[in-house]
Amino acid sequence: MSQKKRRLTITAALPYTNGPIHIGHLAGVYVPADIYARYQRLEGNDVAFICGSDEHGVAISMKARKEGTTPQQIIDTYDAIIRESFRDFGISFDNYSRTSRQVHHDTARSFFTTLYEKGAFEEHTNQQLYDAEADQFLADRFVIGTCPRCQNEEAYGDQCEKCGASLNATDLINPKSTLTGSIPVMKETTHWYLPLDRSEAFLKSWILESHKSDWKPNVYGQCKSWIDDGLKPRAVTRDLDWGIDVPLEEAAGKKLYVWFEAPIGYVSSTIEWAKEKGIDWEPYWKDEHTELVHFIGKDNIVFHCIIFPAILKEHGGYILPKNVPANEFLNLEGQKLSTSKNWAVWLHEYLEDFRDMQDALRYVLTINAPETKDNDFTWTDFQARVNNELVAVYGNFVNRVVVLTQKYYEGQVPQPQVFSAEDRALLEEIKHLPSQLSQAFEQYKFRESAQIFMGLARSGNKYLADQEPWKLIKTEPSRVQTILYVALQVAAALAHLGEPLLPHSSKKLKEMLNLKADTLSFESISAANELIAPNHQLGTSQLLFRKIEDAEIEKQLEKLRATDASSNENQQTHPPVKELINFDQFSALDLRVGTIVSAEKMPKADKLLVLKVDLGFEERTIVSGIAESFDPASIVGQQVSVVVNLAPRKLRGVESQGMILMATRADGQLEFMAPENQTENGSLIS
Ligand code: B3M
Ligand code: ZN
Repeated sequence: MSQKKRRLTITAALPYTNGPIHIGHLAGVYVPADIYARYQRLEGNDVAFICGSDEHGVAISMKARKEGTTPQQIIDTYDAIIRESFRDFGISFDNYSRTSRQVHHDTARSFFTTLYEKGAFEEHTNQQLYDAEADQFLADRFVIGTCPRCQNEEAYGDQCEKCGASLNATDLINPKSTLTGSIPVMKETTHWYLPLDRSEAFLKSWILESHKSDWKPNVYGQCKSWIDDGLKPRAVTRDLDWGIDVPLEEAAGKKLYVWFEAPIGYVSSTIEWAKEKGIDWEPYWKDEHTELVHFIGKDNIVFHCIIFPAILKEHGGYILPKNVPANEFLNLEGQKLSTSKNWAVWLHEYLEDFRDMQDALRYVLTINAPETKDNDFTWTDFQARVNNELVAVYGNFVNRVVVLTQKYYEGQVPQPQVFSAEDRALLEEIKHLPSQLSQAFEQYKFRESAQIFMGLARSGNKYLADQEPWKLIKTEPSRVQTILYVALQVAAALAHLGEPLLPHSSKKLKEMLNLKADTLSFESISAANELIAPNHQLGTSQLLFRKIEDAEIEKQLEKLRATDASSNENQQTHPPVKELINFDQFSALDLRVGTIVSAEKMPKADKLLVLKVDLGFEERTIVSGIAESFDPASIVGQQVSVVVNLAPRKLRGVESQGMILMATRADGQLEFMAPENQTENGSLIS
């Protein structure tokens, strides 16, 4: 394959069709995946951007039971809402399928049969949790209980969403049926298990050795902790009435476990897409040069990094993911997003309330993306970012450039005269931008890419304000020609480079500049001496973004308050402010930035973790009461704020040499007080 032409299969997690898409899904998965896919296409690479609805699983059956309808009606309703909202928002999938389609049933069943015939499964007949009242075996979300790993009391039968552990229902402590609330009894049944323990050596080598440096610390850390904990056999069949039939005589009535077949949905969606295009699907999943990248949220790491690769490996002939850049979670106004509690900003509702403002949401969800830690979306921050950055900087700059060119030169790009140092500096900045953006995109650093992009808009805006062409037009008309020529180069660069991040405004800006709709690769932008030539006739100016009014934000907050009936209970009763201290007392505190380099549970102490923290000038042992909020493996690499001149003290026999600052959220969850961007260990906090 030529240096330039890469083939990439980019997948985005298949959303369950038990509810609409909300901003947490967008920030965690779909906006980063779409930015990455759009960028790779711009680079002339062969991209298959694949997704589809995930239409089996217990969550859908539960929704149907709750609403007194059928799973088919549930999935038809939400598949339509999800599909339409992705399209209207501009997520540029090459194919969006759905796992209820025959092509997926056939593909998933054929995967199972191949593995079965290879002897990849173990058949076990044993006692499973059973709800006698509901006459239903209890697995996945049919059962809730305490996670044996992190003590989370709301762990499901297949997974603990808090620490990410993948579980068998019988692992749960104090299990309870979510159907009737009753305590399950045990009943014998037969299932087929994928013996993950057999894949341990392969996973250790493939992940812990080959991906130690290129997978994100949060992803690598979770995988390492599962592998270190010891991988156990996982049932890949279920006693359910909704799902894909197991292709085995002796398994009549049983269905494939949703997490066995859903990732295979990426393959079946590719097959469907390739068939429509009249091309071969196999290179996208079987050619070793193809780059497979899975975009997911952190609660799906175990399925995409451990279980699905083990299935692909056992099956044989498939490539494995090059990267799985999972994001952390987005919260909303300080609380966890919740479909069941309707505590969410739904995409289809946003598109109604903020018509034609897709890019405003894309920008805010990208610049605040939970890439390395959970982050919070607030409507006031959304308004501030839109009004102060998109409107006041980016939109204002391009509008002034086009209006002034129309006013002074009838919309024709002027011929530049003598370039000043400032002119050259700005033209030089344009040249470096594509490679800076490319590097950020290739490293899945989309927050950084948005900051880089906005940086150029800021430079353009400042340049115009400093040069004040409107004051020079009478006295130095030739100078104004150069100024507007340079400013138009910046505007053209923003139009082209903005396509992956802000595709709608990029299209609008190309119309304003009358640039052909076709896209320039980042490489050609770097190489170009000019992006818009003298005498080129511009189009008409239009507003790229409109201001968001306070009333619009108040309406959204009101909507949230109305849906969160329990908001009063949840309202954080703030602890009383402590007695006044003077500045000297405060400045006696020595606060530094540090990074957690190892984390272990304190034996026989539910709340304590023993941390090793790198402070730059030394490494400290610190005992911290955060065990109930964090899984040790998931916080390795986390930056923290540390009180380093606190007298050491012994806790359960371990000397703690400092204190880590934490904030306590309304829901009791703890949050690290960490610098927004990576900061040198030992840096002073004042
Ligand atoms: N349906 C999304 C979730 O866990 C799940 C992803 C499947 S990707 C194959 O919310
Ligand atoms: Zn857990």
